[in-house]
Amino acid sequence: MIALYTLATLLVILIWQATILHDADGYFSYFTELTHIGICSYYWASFTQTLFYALRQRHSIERTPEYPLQRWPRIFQLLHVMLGTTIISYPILVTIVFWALLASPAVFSTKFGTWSNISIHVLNTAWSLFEMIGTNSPPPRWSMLPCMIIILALYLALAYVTHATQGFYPYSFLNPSTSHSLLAGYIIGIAVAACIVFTLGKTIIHCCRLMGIVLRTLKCHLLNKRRHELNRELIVGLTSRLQAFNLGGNLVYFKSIMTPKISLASCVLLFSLSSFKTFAHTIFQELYVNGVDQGHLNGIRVPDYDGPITDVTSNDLICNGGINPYHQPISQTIIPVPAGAQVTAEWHHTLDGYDPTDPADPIDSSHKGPVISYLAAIPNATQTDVTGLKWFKIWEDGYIAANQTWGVDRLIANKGNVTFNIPSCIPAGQYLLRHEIIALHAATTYPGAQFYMECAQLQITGGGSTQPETVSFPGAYAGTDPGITINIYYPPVTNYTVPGSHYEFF
Ligand SMILES: [Cu+2]
Repeated sequence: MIALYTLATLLVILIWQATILHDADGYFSYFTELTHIGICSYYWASFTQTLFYALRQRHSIERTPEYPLQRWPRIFQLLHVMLGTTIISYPILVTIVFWALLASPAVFSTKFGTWSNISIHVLNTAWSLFEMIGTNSPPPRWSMLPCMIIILALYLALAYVTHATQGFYPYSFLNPSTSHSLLAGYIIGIAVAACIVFTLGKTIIHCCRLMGIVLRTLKCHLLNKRRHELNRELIVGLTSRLQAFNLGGNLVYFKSIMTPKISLASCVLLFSLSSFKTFAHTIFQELYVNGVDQGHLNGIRVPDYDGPITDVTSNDLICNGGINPYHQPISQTIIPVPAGAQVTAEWHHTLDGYDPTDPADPIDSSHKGPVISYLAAIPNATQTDVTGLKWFKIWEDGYIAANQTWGVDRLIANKGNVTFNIPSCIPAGQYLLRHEIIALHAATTYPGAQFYMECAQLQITGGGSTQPETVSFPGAYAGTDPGITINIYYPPVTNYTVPGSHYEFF
């Protein structure tokens, strides 16, 4: 768009001067027009580069193909960088000098004059600012500053050549006979202004990039932290709808620039939307033995906060309670359970229990994943220290490929209730029942999977003498386990391996 507009302006002014004013030669003597040609060619170059880039991206499997420029000789690359630097410094300089030294009421005396002056003496600064703020061009190096001054000096020489060959000064203040001692002041002043504009431009680009990095980091942070709160389809829908505004040729260029900003905008939007609802986590908080309710929060070490553990190497993975401190006082109840009994574990969104008005109770339906139960013998089921215990899996509900449902889907269908059996052959004694949900909605990378678990304090009676194989917590899980780092959205899951040991009882 900018490329088209600047080219049109350039041609119209040139043709106007040639046909109406019969002064086409003079066109190339004005610094304004020269910088205008610079802007025009720079944006055309960028447009072509981007077009090639986009075409290559479409036709190749590489995600970041080359710009044609990257294969050109170094001298062209250097020239492109120099041109880019003039784009961010000269137009602003031109605008300042023009309006400060040269502009007269005559500027707006004709329609043509008004339009051409706005096009080349105001909009040029806008294009320049766009190059600084709207694109991801790197900031110019300091070594470019002398080049900029040299080019200005060359232009000064050209101005006097113009005087010698065409008999006029492009800018009246360059005439030594009228400006006298002020001339040196003007020239030095312009050089200083050039340095300031260059430094400002460099600073602006630096700040923009820094801000971009900060925003991107923030976005990643938000995405990781709140991914389960964000409705993925909403992101995709919003992004594509916003991108639909980016129609048309030159906007191929814009698209690559704007897409990160658009997704950022939708993230911010979604984040503000999602902050209206509370976290959609969950807590195992009540146990039934052979259908008999053992009481709310009774005999279970429950935290007040319903958030997950995500570090598989943390001791918090054993029975929670570290980063999510236990609700006080911790229950001292030890629940008697006959070996072989059927038990039901009940989960709810918060410690308040069942809430039919809460769509995220017992757990938000996005939190797909397996539900698992482990037992570990322990000298005293109420003892504080839970490290070093030997755990064995007694039950699991992973993924059923036939109807694409997860253990969590069945847990939700059963209003937070999960029923399984205590093995009948294990030795009598005190045990901890570690009952767990692994939510995989954000598990594409580790850490990402969310581990929700609480431990119930049991006195198992009866039983036998079977000593099952055991695992340790932490230790049973690794971030590389296929059941822990997994994309559950695409490709569709066909076969899911529940992490941890095999279980021998079912
Ligand atoms: Cu959650």
